[in-house]
Amino acid sequence: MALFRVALLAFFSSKILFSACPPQVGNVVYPTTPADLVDCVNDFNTLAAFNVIDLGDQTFEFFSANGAADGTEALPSITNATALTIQNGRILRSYSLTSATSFRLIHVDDVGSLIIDDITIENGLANTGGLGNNGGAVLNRGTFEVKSSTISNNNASNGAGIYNQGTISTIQNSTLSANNALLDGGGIYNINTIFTIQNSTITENSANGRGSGIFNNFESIIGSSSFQSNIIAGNVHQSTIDIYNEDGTIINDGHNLIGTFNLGFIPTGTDVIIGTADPLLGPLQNNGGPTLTHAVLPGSLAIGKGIDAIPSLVYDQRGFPYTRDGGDGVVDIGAYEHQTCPNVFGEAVFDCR
Ligand SMILES: [Ca+2]
Repeated sequence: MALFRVALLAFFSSKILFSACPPQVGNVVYPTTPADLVDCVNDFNTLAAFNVIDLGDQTFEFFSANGAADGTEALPSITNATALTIQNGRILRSYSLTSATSFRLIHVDDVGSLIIDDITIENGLANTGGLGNNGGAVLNRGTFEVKSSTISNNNASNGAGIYNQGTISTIQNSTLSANNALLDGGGIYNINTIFTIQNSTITENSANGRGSGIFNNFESIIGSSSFQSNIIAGNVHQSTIDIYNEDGTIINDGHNLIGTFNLGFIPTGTDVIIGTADPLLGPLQNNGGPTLTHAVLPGSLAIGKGIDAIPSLVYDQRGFPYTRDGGDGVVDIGAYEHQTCPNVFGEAVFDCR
């Protein structure tokens, strides 16, 4: 028994002394493998000596869960109150796995705070029962922010993309696509507060129940700061409802392109309502930049109908050099901005998709 205790102590000591999370550079760590990334999250939760995890534009493919909060997840639950940013990379549950090996990618604890920036989250599966059925990509109980990121191909009973029961400060310049809910909320299931959704594209998600794009539950609020310039259309549903509000509140600031909705969403004069018509978006693909996006195709009613005065948005989801007005002085609705093609001596000066 004593020997066992010594061995156990040695094991934990070695974990502390020889974590695989690389030494921080300033306030940033740069893990290079999924195991390193898990260790970095554990280190952050313990000490918060750094507050940025940079994935170096690499893919982190997970074959098993490393967290078990409200179900199972690829990363340990974010449990430190210091705001953590995870940026520049792709986190996915391996496409080689069957539904027998299920886990979401990210869980934010009720005291945790996470920002994702230039991140792709793919193929999460929440099906372990109870709350483990909710939040295919992300289950947020704390504070969460989404910038210039794509959440796609995730599956759950509710909230296949994001299940929010905490606070989401902002979803901006981001794409939620092809997330599939067995019940409600294909893209987003909200049971608490989302302050801002801005210049984001929520399309091709599905729900067998209510809200293929967004389901806003009883007494929940979306848009208390801003809800504007979003494409929420082209989602798939038995009765094609892109936004379903269940006695909650959606404060609409306009300039949105919306497919179908129920009584809880009130359009303004600047919204473009297309019903079940095709929003004319390209497929989710590499259009330049670090994340996949849906381009607006010629003739899309999203073009030039966004709100122009968002000073914080210099570029579209793809980042430099894809400017937020695309060179024509008017902003498109959604995460992607059509770029006009300035020509110098007949040659395009950059890749101007
Ligand atoms: Ca434009």
